[in-house]
Formats: sequence, structure tokens, C-alpha cells
Amino acid sequence: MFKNAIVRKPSKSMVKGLTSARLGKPDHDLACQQHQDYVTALQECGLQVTVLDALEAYPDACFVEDVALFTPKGAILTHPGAASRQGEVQFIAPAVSQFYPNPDSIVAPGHVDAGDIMMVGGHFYIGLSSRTNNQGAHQMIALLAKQGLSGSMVKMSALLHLKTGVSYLENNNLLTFGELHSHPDFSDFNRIEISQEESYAANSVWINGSVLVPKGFPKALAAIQALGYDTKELAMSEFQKLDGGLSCLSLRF
Ligand code: CIR
Repeated sequence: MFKNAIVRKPSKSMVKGLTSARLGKPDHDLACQQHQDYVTALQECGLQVTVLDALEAYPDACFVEDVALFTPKGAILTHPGAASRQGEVQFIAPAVSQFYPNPDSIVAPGHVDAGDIMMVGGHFYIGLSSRTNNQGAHQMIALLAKQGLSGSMVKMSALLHLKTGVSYLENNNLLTFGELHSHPDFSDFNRIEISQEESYAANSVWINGSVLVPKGFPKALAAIQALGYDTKELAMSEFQKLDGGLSCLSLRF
């Protein structure tokens, strides 16, 4: 069960965020409304939500998932793979330290975006992507081991982040998309394949028995409901324009 979440409001500068999506520029006002609905959904799932102020100097800073990893035993600050995002870490650190003083850190030349990390009980799958390199993953596995936890690296080629294409819904259920559906590392899970046209819904989020699902992906929604989960649909259009999914908008622990 999760008790807490940390989020950060989107900044006006989000229009300059990193993206490969070709969906146009996000509308800041609509993004703020979608973000508020997201916070409300987290609260309805029973989480105490810490809402941090927007950071104008960092257009991607609302995607807090990438800059820290919370585990059941502690927290680790990352060193993001994109140079424009590395400065976000110093601004998440105080919020993280309120829960776990003196968190460990990933350091250069290691890079990790925690959007590449999927927690399954006490094991953490770490995707090797354009944002997370071998050295970063090795450091992360060593820091997890200090907490009595384990990690393993997942080779991947096409996706931005591991959790762009795979989401763990507990009870051995795993949403999978694309190269990760047939990936040998995930063969023991009950895999629910998300189709190409609904691929954005492969990033859905389990919270305390409910699943947050992006709005507008009816087949994915039906497949998740068929597993017996309560679902909450959330409009995410403005964050999708920046390659951001539901999980990216919060740290949950
Ligand atoms: C980026 O490219 O870093 C942001 N525009 C999107 C980050 C999405 N985060 C995530 O998938 N965990």
C-alpha cells in the first residue's frame, strides 16, 4: 500500500519541454486543470499528496518520477540522462528528505531517469534507455542492495522509458506494449498486451487496488477492468504532448 505522493505543478515554460511526440505545444491552463484532477485522483486513492510549486527554469520538472526513486525502505536521488533536467534534482531533494533524510544519489558518469525503473515487490527492473546508462543502473543496483533490495537491467531499444511500455498492476499482472510484450525478462508475468494504437495506456498506475488509466483508450480500460480493478480515467493530453505518462507525474510511496 502507498501512503504518500509528491507532485510538482506544471510551469508555464512547459511549452519548451523535451518531446518527440509531434502533438503540438501543450496548453498550460489545460495542463494545470488535468494536473489538479490527477492530484484529486491520488487523494481519492488514499494518498497524502505533497504539491510542490512549478519550476519555471525547468520545463520538464512536473515529471517528478524521473528525479527520485522511492522504495519500501528509503529513497535515492537520480542523475537524469537529459542535461536540461539534471538541475531538477536539487529541487526535489528537500521534499524527499522530509520522508527519508540523507537519501543516496546516482552520480556522473552514471545516468538514471527513474521512469526507467519498475518496482515489483522488493525487486526493481531498470531499463537501459537513452536516459539510463549501464553505470547508472549499476550504481542503482548497489544502492538498492544497501537497502536489502534487488535490481536487474532490462535491455530495450525503442521506447523513451521502461515504463512507457510496461506497468506492474500487482497480483502478477503486467501491462505490456511493443518490444516489452515478448521480452524474456517478463515471461513469468500475466502479460496484458496493449495495442499499438492504444500504446499510451501501457503507462497506467496501480495505487492501493485502483488503477489510473489515461482517458481515451477503451480497449486498454476494458482489459484492466476485466482483471477486477477499479479504474479512474484521467485526461492527459497536455502531458502526452511532452512524452509524459501518468506515472511520470508523481512519486508514490
Ligand atoms: C522528458 O523527455 O524527459 C519529458 N518531456 C517527459 C518525461 C516523462 N517521464 C517519464 O516517462 N517517466
